[in-house]
Amino acid sequence: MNFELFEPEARINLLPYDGVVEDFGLILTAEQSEKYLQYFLAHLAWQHDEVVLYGQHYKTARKVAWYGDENYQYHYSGTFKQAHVWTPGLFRLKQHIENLVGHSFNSCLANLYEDGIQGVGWHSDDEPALVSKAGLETVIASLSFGATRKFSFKHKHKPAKVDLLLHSGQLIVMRGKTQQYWKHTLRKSTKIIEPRVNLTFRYFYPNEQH
Ligand SMILES: O=C(O)CCC(=O)C(=O)O
Ligand SMILES: [Mn+2]
Repeated sequence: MNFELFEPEARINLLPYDGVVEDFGLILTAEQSEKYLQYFLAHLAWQHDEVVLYGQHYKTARKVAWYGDENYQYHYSGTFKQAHVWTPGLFRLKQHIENLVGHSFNSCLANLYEDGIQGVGWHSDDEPALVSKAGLETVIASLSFGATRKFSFKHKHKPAKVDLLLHSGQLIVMRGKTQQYWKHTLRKSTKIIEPRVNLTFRYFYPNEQH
């Protein structure tokens, strides 16, 4: 696949304070997004995520696949996860996003929601392996494919809330103090029957997990 990619539209900060969520708008055409969606559905190494709560193992409804520069190991939610090395399609998208965002990423957590019944609950992406001990900013770029879904932020200490719709081909970037002060969730909706794939490009610090 050789896609010609769009330049971003103006960036807007969607958060009122304590963090930055930039909306780059659509960075792919509808046709490009659909091709990528089909490629990811067919070719990424999807697996149900596993979490351990109070000693019990649970599998999540959504599927995930983790990619990176190397076969990183990640200790998370009581389990070990191993990254796959980039597929050519993912690597090309990573480079494009790095150019748009002006930040480099060494890994990507891909999420697959088969329909609107699957989502992800309120959380922050603030695990130690995502936070630089040297004080560098945590920057996460999130690119959506397939079904339009509602995504929300809520402040951890104040009543502020921000809702947005994420469309196929849309890029948002969470940066600054966003993970420290805000949680985010992908809302569930029984009305949505189409799949959605989301790619979250991250910078992973293999030696800062504990
Ligand atoms: O699917 C999404 O848009 C968000 C996924 C997410 O928050 C995550 O992978 O940490
Ligand atoms: Mn997240």
